[in-house]
Amino acid sequence: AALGPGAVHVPDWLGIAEQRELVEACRGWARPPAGLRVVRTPGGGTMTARQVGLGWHWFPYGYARSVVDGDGAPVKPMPPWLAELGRRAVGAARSAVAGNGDAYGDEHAYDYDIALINFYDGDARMGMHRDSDEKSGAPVVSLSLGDTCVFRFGNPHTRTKPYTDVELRSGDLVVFGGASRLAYHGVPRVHPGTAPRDLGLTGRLNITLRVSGFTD
Ligand code: MD5
Ligand code: FE
Repeated sequence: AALGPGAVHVPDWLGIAEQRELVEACRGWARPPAGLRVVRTPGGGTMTARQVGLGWHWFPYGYARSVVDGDGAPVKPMPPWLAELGRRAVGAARSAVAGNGDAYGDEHAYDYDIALINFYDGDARMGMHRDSDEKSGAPVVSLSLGDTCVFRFGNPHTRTKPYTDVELRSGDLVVFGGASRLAYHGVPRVHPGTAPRDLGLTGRLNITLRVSGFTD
């Protein structure tokens, strides 16, 4: 279903087997060096979701090839199979919404070279923000695993209303492109204990796939 212009939600896009494989892969990526870390914001706070990057490391506010604000290790590579999953996701979102064909361009052209993986425990949240540190306007692909969350999809102009709250469940896909690429968004809450029993995950994982637009 369309969440907004260029934003498409495809519930239950990933089957349980694919979800399990992604969770297992995330466990590996979370391990040091360049593993899961606490993000420190310039104001002296810390983000409650913990994060690991593949391909590029995000820090407030930019990207680097090593963990400049952590253990200093080189970032783990972006696996080609994950970049391919990103292209498939854009195709699936296009097919899910009739008349949405032009919002995304040709996914075959998108070289997904960043994965940012956020881990949320039951108390974690993400405040309203925009993702504007990438140079490319390619759609962002979001995959949710584990606990259900409330995702707040806003507008490109202000952190405040109007926004739409939608529940994202394990296996759900959202693609943010076109006019939604720079919309404010956040995760005001996670519903603990709502992950599929057979996934073997406590908490919520979100994988976003992005095109950096960087030449290096
Ligand atoms: C999450 N992650 O659920 C979200 C999913 C982040 C982040 O927000 O920055 O790591 S990505 C949602 C997203 C990306 C790009 C644009 C828009 C939403 N949008 O226009 O709403 O952990
Ligand atoms: Fe974001």
